[in-house]
Amino acid sequence: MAMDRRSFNRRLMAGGAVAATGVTSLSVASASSAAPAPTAAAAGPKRAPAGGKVHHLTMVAERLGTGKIGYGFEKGKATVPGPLIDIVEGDTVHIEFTNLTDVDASLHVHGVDYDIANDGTRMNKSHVPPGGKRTYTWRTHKPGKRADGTYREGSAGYWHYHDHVVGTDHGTGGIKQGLYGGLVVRREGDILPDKQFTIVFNDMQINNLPGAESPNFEATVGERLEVIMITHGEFYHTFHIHGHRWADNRTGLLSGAGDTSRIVDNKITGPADSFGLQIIAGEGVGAGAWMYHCHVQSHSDQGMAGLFLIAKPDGTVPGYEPHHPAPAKKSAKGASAQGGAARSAHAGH
Ligand SMILES: [Cu+2]
Repeated sequence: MAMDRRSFNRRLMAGGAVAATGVTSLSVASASSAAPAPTAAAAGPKRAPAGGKVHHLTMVAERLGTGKIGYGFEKGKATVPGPLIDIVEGDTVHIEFTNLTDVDASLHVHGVDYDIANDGTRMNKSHVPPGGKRTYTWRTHKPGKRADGTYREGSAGYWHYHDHVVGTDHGTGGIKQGLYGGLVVRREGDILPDKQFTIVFNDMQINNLPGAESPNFEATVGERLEVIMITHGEFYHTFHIHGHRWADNRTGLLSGAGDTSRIVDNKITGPADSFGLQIIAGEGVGAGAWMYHCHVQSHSDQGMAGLFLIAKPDGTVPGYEPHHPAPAKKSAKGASAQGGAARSAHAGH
């Protein structure tokens, strides 16, 4: 609870008390956040339940000052990125969206099923005027066979949503100002993480934060971390993590010895791309301030870099000395795993 880093996503069990104060994400993964990974290891990882649930969410878009606009599950709680939505194939999400800004805004999603009335674009009149309200419905499906016998993919994947009307008919102004967020669709049985972090390379910033304030993320050795990585804006980037690597496939994990997915620690990513990965914090390498950054050299030099502050069980991060004096509440730099589920994004800023 001493942790106060920005950009952690609060999590809440799907179907739980979504109206609770300060909720900034909907997640099937939260059940696992009650117990740190090391103690849970013996029982094996938590896995995604069967899909088929119907979720009713509320979402707002509101100005955050300093040229930012964010999405939030309730008024006054908007963040950049917006809240993470984490569901299972077969689920349906109804999102009652209220536009609290002074310009037209919308909610447009990638990867899942929506009809044209839920497109979130001006050409389909599915945007929302200032002060207006509209319910968007997103549906998902399991993999299966088409009538002609060919295989149809399921909805599972690391996806995202964003505005499509602020500034231009493509939402260029909305995305630029922070109207975006992550969407995870799991397949039943997928391994659930202990902590989730949404990292968005947007133009030359990470999560719309200036380089000197690029987000750091805290964890404890042994925790299963999930990164939802999204790119927006004008540039191509590469996403690199020090000391850890992942499988370049749907889940970011190998499914077994026969899974020949390529293992990477660096991946090129362009505007509107999204992918996810899971790593075990400090696996084989231990605690430390492990960097993540764009590996386009001029981009990292301009500040597109942050840290995974992976603490030992005693809470210390070996060798880590913050470049900038930490805020008072930052003093305990390695809170327990539970801390990850209980902080608000952008706390302390
Ligand atoms: Cu870059």
